[in-house]
Amino acid sequence: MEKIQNYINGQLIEPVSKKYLDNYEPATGQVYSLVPDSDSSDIQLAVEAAKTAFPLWSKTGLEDRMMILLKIADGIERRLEEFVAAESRDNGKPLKLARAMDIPRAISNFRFYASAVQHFSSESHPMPGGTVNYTLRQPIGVVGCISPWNLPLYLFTWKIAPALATGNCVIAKPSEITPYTAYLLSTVCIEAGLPAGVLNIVHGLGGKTGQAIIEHPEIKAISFTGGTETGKRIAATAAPMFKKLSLELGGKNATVVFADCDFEEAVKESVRSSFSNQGEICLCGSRIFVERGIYEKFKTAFVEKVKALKVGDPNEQSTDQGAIVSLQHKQKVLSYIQLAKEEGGEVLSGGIELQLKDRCTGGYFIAPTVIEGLDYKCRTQQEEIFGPVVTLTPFETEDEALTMANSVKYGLASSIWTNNLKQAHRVSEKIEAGIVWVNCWLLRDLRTPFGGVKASGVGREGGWEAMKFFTEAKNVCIKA
Ligand code: TXE
Repeated sequence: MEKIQNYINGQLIEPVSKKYLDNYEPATGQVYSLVPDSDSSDIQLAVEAAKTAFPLWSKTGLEDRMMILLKIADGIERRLEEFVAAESRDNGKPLKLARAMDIPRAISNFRFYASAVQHFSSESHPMPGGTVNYTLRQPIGVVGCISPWNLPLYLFTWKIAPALATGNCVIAKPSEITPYTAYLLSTVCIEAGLPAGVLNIVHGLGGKTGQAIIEHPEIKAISFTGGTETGKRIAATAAPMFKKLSLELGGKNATVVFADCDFEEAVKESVRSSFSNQGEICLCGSRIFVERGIYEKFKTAFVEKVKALKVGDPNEQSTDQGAIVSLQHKQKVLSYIQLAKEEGGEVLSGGIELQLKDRCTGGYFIAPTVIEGLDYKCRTQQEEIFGPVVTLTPFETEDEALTMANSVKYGLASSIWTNNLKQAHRVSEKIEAGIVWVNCWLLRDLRTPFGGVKASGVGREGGWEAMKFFTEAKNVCIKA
């Protein structure tokens, strides 16, 4: 069985303990490779390598850093199909989605930050009398990047690229559930000539390897994406150590559909925003609120489209929805469908586990599920499910829509469908979310800030925000 290796000090190596974990393919339920079960001794090796590499890397010219990041991007692109197959096999997502979204976006992350860092500037404030204050932005040193399983390489590189571009050395941990593309990235970094120790990828469990990163006193900043409960734990450990923290956590995003919207577009995009990547994107809309006047029409059209989605082998071109990422996560999603029924919800579509044939007999599949008739305050409408489950709820007024949309503890993203410009501005202002899409979903310019409010996290990623996060601002005041 193939053994994934850690990437420490420029080398692919075994974990110190020589212990490994099983890596499952969710579409088949079979183990297909082994992941290092790393611990604090592997993190220690990685930190030592990163500390040694830092003085040179942080002083490497911007153009040289840019060239290496571009080489990494080119290296992924050259091996595109290998990455696409690995991302789909690890996560269960359709191959065509990994090809259209995940891997191209990982390439863009490196290209974007290779370029962005050339244009990153800082402020200067002249005082009367000729004294000048200027802001010196310096890399932090050794930083930690921890990413989840839903968009494995996409989110991993979204953190690593700005950290490296700004001159930091990185200790990165992908999710233990989806480690393979991070492993492939290690091999690309070696091919691209990234100096040893600049990036170290250490695999393993969250509570062990991840926790060792959080606790390490010489890792000065943590960029994390994952569940809200994990985020709380990380903050509890890292905050008293005064580490810089960026936490991108869960969501329970609202889609608000007003009667005057472009109906066909709203239905089509709401299906996409609910079920893309099996509903396992933190930006997926999982609560759809529809203005009463078009509720029945919307419901009929929406359910018809959802029933037409094909759940199947991720490798097949015709598959719209692949496998749920793990057995444990499948049980969690199914338990919420059961809860929805107990809370009085009516299942309009799906609501069941699917048994596929042949290669996928042992895989984890759930039919795309639409539920109506639930009070907006019930658990199904309040808690993050993070799977192919969406609720439909009618509303009478804009105020009522906002009350329901804002009733959850989360505040990551939202979509609003309306042709009324004033309403679009008003609702965008009042909705409690870090991202508001009006008449679209998942469109994003990489220069914009990304992140949530409330229990969806603290800090912002993207564009300048990420480069500010990965640098310390020092004010230098020179008296004339
Ligand atoms: O994520 P975890 P899990 C939500 C979703 C899901 C729930 C739990 O609702 O059902 O979170 O998922 C690492 N110190 N999201 O348990 O545990 C872990 O190894 C340091 C939303 O799979 O948060 C992995 O690399 N690291 C989310 C990463 O954290 C730790 C995407 C995320 O795993 C750690 C994923 C610790 N103590 C799940 N414990 C989104 N918003 O995109 C775990 N990890």
